[in-house]
Amino acid sequence: MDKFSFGLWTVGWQGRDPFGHASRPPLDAPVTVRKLAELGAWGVTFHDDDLIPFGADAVERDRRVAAFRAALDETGLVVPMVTTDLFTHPVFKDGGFTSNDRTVRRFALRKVLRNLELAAELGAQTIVLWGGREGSEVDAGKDVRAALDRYREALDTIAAHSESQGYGFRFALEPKPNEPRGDILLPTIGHALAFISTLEHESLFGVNPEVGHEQMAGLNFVHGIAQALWQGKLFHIDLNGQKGPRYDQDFVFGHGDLLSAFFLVDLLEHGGYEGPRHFDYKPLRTEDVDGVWASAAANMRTYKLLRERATAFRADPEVQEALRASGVLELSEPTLGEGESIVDFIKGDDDITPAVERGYGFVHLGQLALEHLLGAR
Ligand code: 3MF
Ligand code: MG
Ligand code: MG
Ligand code: MG
Repeated sequence: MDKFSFGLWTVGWQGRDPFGHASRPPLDAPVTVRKLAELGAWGVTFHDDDLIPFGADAVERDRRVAAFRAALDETGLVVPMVTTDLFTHPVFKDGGFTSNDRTVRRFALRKVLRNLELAAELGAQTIVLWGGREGSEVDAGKDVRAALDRYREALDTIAAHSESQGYGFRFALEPKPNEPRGDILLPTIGHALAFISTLEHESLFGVNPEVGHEQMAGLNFVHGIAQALWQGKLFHIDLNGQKGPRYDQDFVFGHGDLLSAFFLVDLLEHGGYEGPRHFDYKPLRTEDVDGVWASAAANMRTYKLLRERATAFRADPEVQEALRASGVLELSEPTLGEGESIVDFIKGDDDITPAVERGYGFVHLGQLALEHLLGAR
């Protein structure tokens, strides 16, 4: 079965934005679970506050969790990932783990630690951490080096606690360059990977990149994902659509840079990623409730169509020949021969004339991909 998953906050988005009120009624978590299952999804994810309203008492909490669990049991939907909301409540206006206010930092850390228990109860394997408010607008207002110390302190603490409780979680940091803060810490996949290498429990940490977030920064998402895979750090992924460097659009997967979505699916399907295909999108504010479910289905349908096209692309003998002619397959060969002496190597001579004269045929390769994507082959 395809591991398609959705956050409660995605289909549940009511259309509230900085310029307008909600355009849709709230969705109940158990209703969402049943509807997602009906549409063919495999998993559902949530922030603590998506399921249990902030400040709810123990009775309310238990009631909500029980109703959610009943819907999961009934449908067979799983909870592969859980995350913590450290951005909605005004207490987090200057961040959670990296707020200048120590009271807030302690509150944020406790909120995440408590949420681990619920995540474990529901059988989650991955904890996503998106530092939406960890950042600043005024450079003088944030000592970034101290903030990174506090970020690391929080993550080291969370991982140590998870290990001591035997939860076995893996943690995935979600980079984003900006919005809601003017600048967010760990803005890109690259920043996150470099930061992870400084953590005490480095092996438990990876990334949860989101299509739109990297594209907001003008970056090539497919390259970012390839590097995360190469470093063994692609723990989870947020699929959606984005049209260039604007606000975080969270369109349906494929409803942005479609060619990039094609190469992304090609990479995920043929590059050894076995984790969830998680959609972090928002049904457009213009849609009614039926439109919400149509948009959820559209994400999965698009993914499957792209997978079909990518498989056909790979299987096409003309594509194989074009890949060979472009030298794509040749790149896997180490540059030096096994046991080759460097001293002798330095003395060698290269005839570079053929390399200067050759063409790489990348345009032909790109056109073949486009034609497969368009269903013209
Ligand atoms: C914001 C996001 C977040 C994260 C989520 C963690 C609200 O742009 O992408 O969604 O994905 O907090 O999973
Ligand atoms: Mg996002
Ligand atoms: Mg987004
Ligand atoms: Mg996301």
